Amino acid sequence: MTFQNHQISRRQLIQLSALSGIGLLLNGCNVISAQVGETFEPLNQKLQELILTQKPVAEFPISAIEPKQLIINTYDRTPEIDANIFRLIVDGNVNNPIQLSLTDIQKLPLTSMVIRHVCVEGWAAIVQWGGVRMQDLISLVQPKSNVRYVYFESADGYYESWDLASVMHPQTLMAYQHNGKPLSIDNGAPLRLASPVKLGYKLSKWVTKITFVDQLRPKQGYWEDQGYEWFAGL
Ligand SMILES: Nc1nc2c(c(=O)[nH]1)N[C@H]1C(S)=C(S)[C@@H](COP(=O)(O)O)O[C@H]1N2
Ligand SMILES: [Mo]
Repeated sequence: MTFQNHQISRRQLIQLSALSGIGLLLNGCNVISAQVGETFEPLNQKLQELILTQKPVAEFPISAIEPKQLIINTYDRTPEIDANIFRLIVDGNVNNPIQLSLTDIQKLPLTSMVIRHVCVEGWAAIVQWGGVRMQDLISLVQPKSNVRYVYFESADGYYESWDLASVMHPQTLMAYQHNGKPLSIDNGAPLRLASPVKLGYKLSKWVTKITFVDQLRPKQGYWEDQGYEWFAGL
């Protein structure tokens, strides 16, 4: 994993809020006391503690990537998404709900990792993913302290829910690159989840909406609602 300056700087936030037309910095004078280049407002204490307990999963060298092993696995069909009008909605029990264009997202720090993708159907592939850490999106929206779960909705009707700790993991990404290239549509472009801590069916492709909640809904996930295990950790 690339550890370089992964926290969002104040300058990046200002650029982002200007682009998105959102009042990120207007939350009161206590919010921005940092100097340019320093990190943003700390997360709530529960989330800060979570970060301290999380260890990265060991990664593979670039040479270990298995370019042909990642099988396209879509329950229905690949949706059509116009990348120019695409907006990722991040909402729920948060202080700063946001909508981000792909340009906004690509201004955030890029993290790259080489990990193993494991499908419950009995195949696996070593894959490189590049994208923005969920942790960084989380520091933009500032979840309230009652948040315990996160929902991901996809353009093909797929839906998933995760425990907050796995979402906060330093290698849980909203990915837009795959094996060094822009993510292909079949693999989930413009944005998909990638993480070494969850089975393949948790790793939603074509994510359009991320919602922070305090309770699981009756519908927990496309496969989970048909009997698959909910936590699906690796
Ligand atoms: N939106 C959406 N995401 C999805 C799926 C899907 O059908 N729809 N399939 C899941 C499963 S079971 C796996 S193994 C991976 C496969 O990712 P890939 O098609 O990029 O190999 O996507 C996951 N994410
Ligand atoms: Mo899968």
